[in-house]
Amino acid sequence: MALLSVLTPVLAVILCLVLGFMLVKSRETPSTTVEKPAGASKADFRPWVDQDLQDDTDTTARQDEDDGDWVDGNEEEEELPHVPYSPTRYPEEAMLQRSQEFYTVLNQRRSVRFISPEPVPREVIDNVIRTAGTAPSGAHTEPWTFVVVSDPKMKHQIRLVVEEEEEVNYRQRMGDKWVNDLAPLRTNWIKEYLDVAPYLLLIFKQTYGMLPNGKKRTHYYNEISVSISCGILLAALQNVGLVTVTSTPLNCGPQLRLLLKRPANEKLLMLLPVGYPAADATVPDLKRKPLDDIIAHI
Ligand code: IYR
Repeated sequence: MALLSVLTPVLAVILCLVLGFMLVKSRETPSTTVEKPAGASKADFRPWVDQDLQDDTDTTARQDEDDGDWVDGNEEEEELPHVPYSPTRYPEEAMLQRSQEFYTVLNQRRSVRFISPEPVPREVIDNVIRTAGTAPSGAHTEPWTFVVVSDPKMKHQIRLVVEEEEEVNYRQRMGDKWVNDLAPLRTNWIKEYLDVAPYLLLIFKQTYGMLPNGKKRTHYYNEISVSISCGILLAALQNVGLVTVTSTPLNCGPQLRLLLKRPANEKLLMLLPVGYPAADATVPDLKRKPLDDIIAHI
C-alpha cells in the first residue's frame, strides 16, 4: 500500500511526460518531407501544398520561431491623412485600344526554361521590382522581400539545393498522377537555368513584420498580397522583353532561406530565373482557354 502511494505521483509524472511528448510530436511540421497527413483520403491529399508556406497562426508556433511581442491594434494606430486621388481618365476609344494593346503584350508571355546568359541591366531589374512593390497588400503591410541573386557561386548553390529536393519531389513526393500531368511540359528536376540566367529572383512572403522596437506586426493576407505582387512582376518583366518561369521549388524554402541568410519571418513563395530568352528557346505549343470558358456574365 505504502509502495503504491509512493509510486502514484511518479506514474502521474511519467504519464504527463508521455502526453507532453506526444503533443509536441503532433505539432511538428516535417521540413524535408511531404507526408500524407494521417486520416487524409486520396482526394484531400495535396502534395503541392508546401508545408513551409503555412502561416504559423497558433501562438505556440509563433513563440517557437523567435522571441518578441506582438503589437496590439491600438499601439499601431497612427493618424493617416487621406488625400485627393484623380488618376488619368481615358476616353472610351483610348481605353479600348489600350486594353487590346496590353492584352497583346501579356498574351505573348510564356514560361521559358531556356534563358540566355546575356547580362541584363541592373536598373531594369530594380524597376521591375519597384513595380511589383506597388501591389496592394493587407492593411498596407507590404509583406514581401525580393532577393536578387547575380553571384554565380550563389546561383550554383541554389541550383544544388533545388535539384536535390526536386529530384525527390519528382521521384517520390509528387506521385505518378502529378508527374504524368506535367509530362507535356517536359519539365523535370534538372534546372540548368538556375546557373545560366543572369538573375535569380527569390520572392519571400513575410509571415509577420518586425518593427524597429522589436515587436511583431500582423501581416494580413500575406500570401495573397505577395502572389498579386508576383503577378505584377511577371507583367513588368514581359513589358521589357525579359522571360522567366514561375518555379515553386517544393520543400526548398527553409534551406534557401538559410543559404540566403533571410530572417525566420520570411518564407519562399517563388523562385524566378530572369533573363533574355536563349536564341534556341522553345516552349510547349499551349493554347489558352477562350474567353467564354473563363468568363461568366451575370
Ligand atoms: N515544382 C516543380 C514541378 C512543377 C509543378 C508545376 I504545377 C508546374 O506547372 C511545373 C513544374 C518544378 O518546378 O519542376
